[in-house]
Amino acid sequence: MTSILWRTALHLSALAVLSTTVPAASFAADEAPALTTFNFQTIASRNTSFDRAAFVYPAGTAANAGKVNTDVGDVRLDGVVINGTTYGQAQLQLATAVKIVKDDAVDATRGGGNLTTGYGIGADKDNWVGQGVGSTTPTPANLKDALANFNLTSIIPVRENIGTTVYEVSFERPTDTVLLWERGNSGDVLVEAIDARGAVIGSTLVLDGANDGGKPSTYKGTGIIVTTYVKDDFLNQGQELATVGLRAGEPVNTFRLTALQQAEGPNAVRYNGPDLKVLALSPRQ
Ligand SMILES: [Ca+2]
Ligand SMILES: [Ca+2]
Ligand SMILES: [Ca+2]
Repeated sequence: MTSILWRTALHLSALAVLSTTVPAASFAADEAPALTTFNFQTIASRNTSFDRAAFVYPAGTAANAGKVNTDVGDVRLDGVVINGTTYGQAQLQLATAVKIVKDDAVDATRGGGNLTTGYGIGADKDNWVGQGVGSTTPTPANLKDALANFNLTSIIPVRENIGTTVYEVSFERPTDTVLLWERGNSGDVLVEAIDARGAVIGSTLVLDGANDGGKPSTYKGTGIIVTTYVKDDFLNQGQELATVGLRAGEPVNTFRLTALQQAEGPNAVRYNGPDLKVLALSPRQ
């Protein structure tokens, strides 16, 4: 309760400052105030009775080849802990819509651009929790379905072809807090909070600590390993999920996620494909 009151006071004072300086709607993306980033803990569970014996690491996966991959199947998000407060599924919001703003890369081998949808290897056979579909040419509905479940293996992986990838994730009720899980702590992403008028009211570049000029990762590891199946020749045998939470100065329904990828070279901007699960907190009571 103390922290909510404190944040409310901060929120009001921040608004007071805003109102005496510039109209809130006038921010350009690169002028908007930073979203506040914070770490949180993930509470997750797996189906201990799911038979993983048939899922072995393929040849070429170094020391693991031929061994059973015990990380396959579903990983169900049961809650998060933020500053000592636990938020169960009922206090979390799933995405209700995803809009593709831009995806101009070309993947000549696998089809589509940079956006994909995927789920844990074997997750479609594990009844612990549902998941979206796997696709290299996902529709907005496919992207929404990837996020609109509590399966932390059901994600939107972004490939690393040259181009710009922008999508917007919307929630039914306004929220000031969005939660990201990234597979591998590998992939930067620009996160922008978008208000009802379409204005950017907060913006933060989340970093993975690689090719970031010595800046540290914004993410924090969870110890949870997830696999990904997109299609039969496009799988990931397992990487640790990393997390970061972002808080806006006021509640919004929509967060815009951007990944840039320029050709390699001096000073090239390369976010290296953030592979994300995106949820939000429910509105404050
Ligand atoms: Ca499942
Ligand atoms: Ca990644
Ligand atoms: Ca980076």
